[in-house]
Amino acid sequence: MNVQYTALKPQRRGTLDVERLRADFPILRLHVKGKPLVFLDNAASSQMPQPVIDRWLRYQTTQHANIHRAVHTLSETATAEYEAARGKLQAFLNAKEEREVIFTSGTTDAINLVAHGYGRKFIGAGDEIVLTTLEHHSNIVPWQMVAEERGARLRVVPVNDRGELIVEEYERLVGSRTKLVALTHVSNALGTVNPVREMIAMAHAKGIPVLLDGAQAVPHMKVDVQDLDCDFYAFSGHKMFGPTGVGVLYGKAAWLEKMQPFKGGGDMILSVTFEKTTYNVIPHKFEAGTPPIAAAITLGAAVDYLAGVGMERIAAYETDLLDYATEQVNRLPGVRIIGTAEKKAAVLSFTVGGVHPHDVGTLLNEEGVAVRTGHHCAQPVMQRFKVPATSRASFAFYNTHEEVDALVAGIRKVQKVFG
Ligand code: C6P
Repeated sequence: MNVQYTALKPQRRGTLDVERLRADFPILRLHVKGKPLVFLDNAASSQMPQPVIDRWLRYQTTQHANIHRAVHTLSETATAEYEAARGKLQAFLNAKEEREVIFTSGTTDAINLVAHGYGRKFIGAGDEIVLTTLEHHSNIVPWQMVAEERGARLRVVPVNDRGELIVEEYERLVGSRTKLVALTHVSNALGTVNPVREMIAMAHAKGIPVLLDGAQAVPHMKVDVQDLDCDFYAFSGHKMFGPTGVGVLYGKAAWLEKMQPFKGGGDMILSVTFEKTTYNVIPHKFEAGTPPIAAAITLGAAVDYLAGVGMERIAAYETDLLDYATEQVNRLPGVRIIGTAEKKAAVLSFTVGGVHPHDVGTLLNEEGVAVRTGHHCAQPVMQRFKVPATSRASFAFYNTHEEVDALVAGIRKVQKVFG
């Protein structure tokens, strides 16, 4: 395809050898509806590179056994590999200690762990939990459940017309009744990158812990939990080039020690009698039953892969790509971009005048372009912008400027069909 990068400053391109990296992702070679696949649904789930797929295969073919339970060689190998993956995640996040990394089944599971382990223990009648308009349902519903059960109240930080949190309102909402702030690092529906470092400092000044939903941040930027000073950080493996079925909850050891376990069962105990159970130490206290061993080890490989590419380089490349996409889509008459924050990551949500997003998605699919359409599990965001749904292109470092052009050409076709 012959493409002109009119919007790009040449020196900022070429931070990544994208063509070489794309070769690592077998699925990107697919054709859909007879056209080369243009996969722009990475916020929902991203693709796995061959070395990560190979890691799963190697585990399953040569290392698989249950962990923490036996002295035979395979079990010891699997245990060592699983715990090594925890160490990789610790380094990825720059967590102080390995025991601060808990493997969960995903972001939703991680947030529910905190809702149960912290919320049900420390939140009581009349207390408040501060959330934001930008939250995914998985960072709303668990808190609603806790609030209902405990007689607490949710307070919601509003956003401006660009989709940026109104920090002055946040400062006003965080008060003596607040027991937790739970907010997303990056909005899945709009792409807004929230000023989380400052917001955490404000909460801490009042002695309030902060949970960050990092599902849409970890694939796109360097996350350093010590630098952020967050108390909890939750994310999913399948959005960061790893497998489904695994995620991580980072928690400061001091909090994890005080929290009650989420699930009861094997491996989370030191001793059990019918009279009394003594819980295991962290992180095991929060990993009841057989964990997602293969998935966790494979996630460790995804972290290695990302480290090889370099998070700073990924962030720089994707900023460029998003700028280019924004500029190109902005040129289309009748197309409205929802979410125009100053700081955004990897997400372009839009509506095409007079066309239902579902039809936009269906027609784009005819062109081989995969986007997500709907409310993106963020209905309060849709309500704020007075749209029932949007079409959302979400990028990864393996997406190209040519693919953005294919998206734009696809939207033009949609407009022609409905014009
Ligand atoms: N967002 C999207 O298309 P799970 O399903 O547990 O892996 O992740 C839930 C979740 C939590 N927080 C944020 C910010 C998210 O974006 C997601 C998942 C996907 O936007 C699927 S709804």
